[in-house]
Amino acid sequence: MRTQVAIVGAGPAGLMLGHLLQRAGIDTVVLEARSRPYIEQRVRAGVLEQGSVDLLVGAGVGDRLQREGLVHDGIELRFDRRGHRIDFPSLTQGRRITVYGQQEVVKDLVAARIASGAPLHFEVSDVRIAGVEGDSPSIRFRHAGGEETLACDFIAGCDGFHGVCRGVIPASVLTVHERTYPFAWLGILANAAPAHDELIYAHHERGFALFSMRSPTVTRLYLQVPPDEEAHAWSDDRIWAELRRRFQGEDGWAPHEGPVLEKGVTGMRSFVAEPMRFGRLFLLGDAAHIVPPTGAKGMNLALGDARVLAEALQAFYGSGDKEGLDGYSERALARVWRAEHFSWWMTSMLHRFPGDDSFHHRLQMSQLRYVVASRAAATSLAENYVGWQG
Ligand code: RFL
Ligand code: PHB
Repeated sequence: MRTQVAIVGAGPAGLMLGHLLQRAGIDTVVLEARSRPYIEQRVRAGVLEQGSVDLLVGAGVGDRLQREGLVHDGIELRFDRRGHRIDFPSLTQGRRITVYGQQEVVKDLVAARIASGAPLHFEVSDVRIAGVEGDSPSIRFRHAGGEETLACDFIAGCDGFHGVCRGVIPASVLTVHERTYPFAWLGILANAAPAHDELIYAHHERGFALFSMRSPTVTRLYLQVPPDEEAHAWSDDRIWAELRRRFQGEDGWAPHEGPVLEKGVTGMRSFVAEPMRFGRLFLLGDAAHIVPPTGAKGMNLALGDARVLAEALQAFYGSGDKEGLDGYSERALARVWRAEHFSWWMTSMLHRFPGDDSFHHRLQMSQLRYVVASRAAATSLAENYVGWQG
């Protein structure tokens, strides 16, 4: 088997890259460890920056997104029992965000790939990468009971944080920057109409809470919990009671309650591995960087890396121009670090840190009051949230 670009992983990064390259007439093969139903049902991110929406629409995979995505003009920050709205369009020259589940993006990209006839192999295992320092890299893997070898010009490592691609880069070449946070998020999906039409980020003495949604009938909610918390320690009643407490304010607002469809705990970390290229191997998305979900940036960074690498590969195959490939890591990392900072900042401002003292708490409250009172500070939040164009 031979292709031009071998893509490991069919998350947003791998599928988007595959789609952009296929449209440009560049051959790709996508290898995915999981099954199609698994990746299409995995509940994760939900917020698309304007730039991500433009990328998907521009690449011809935005029809359902435009029909079903929920366009939001702002978010609410809730603290001291009051809600404070940050309006995006008036602070960012008309930019907005769209709420559309990551698994819907994945479904749309998988459907487009299957319709194009381009190869996408599910349930591959034992992926082994070789030769990325030379001119002819290859991937060996197992699929449908057989051993396969895929020869290629380049390998795109889009296999997420726990994938194998990053591990191919020698420790002497790779620098890792990392923070783990002393808390996690318990996330639920509930069969209940959203009780508000925009996201609510709540700072509360009992911990952070987030109100989000997936559709006009499905609400998505998160609670800050201890880092090693088990989801089954939280009965539905306990979750709803805690959510009511953390959102409680003078306006009497509370999320609508309904049957819980899904429950899970996600750890919180910041992580960057650089450079994002080693020879003919390129890293994209969570394979190279993780942000805590508070800034809603992870899926957007994955799509952004795919756009940057697709442009570089098109220039290379079109005219032999290697500049884009040589500059890929630096270009991608500039956006990544802006998102890392924003996500860390939002996380630090909104969560309760174990052992934090009155000084820390006063600083948080002062920061929150400043962000909603100062147009300059609100603009900084808004332009990062909708996607800083740098
Ligand atoms: P993915 O989506 O993890 O895809 C990697 C794929 O690679 C496969 N794989 C392999 N395939 C072949 N061989 C191997 N050896 C393999 N090892 C792994 C995996 O099965 C998988 O299909 O990475 P990608 O494409 O980089 O996308 C990144 C995003 O998934 C991630 O950043 C976001 O979900 C993060 N995130 C959010 N991002 C946002 O932009 N906005 C949000 O609102 C947002 N909220 C969130 C989030 C992530 C969350 N969790 C659960 C981590 C909320 C949560 C709760
Ligand atoms: C979500 O809807 O899943 C979501 C929204 C905003 C975030 C994180 C997750 O910051």
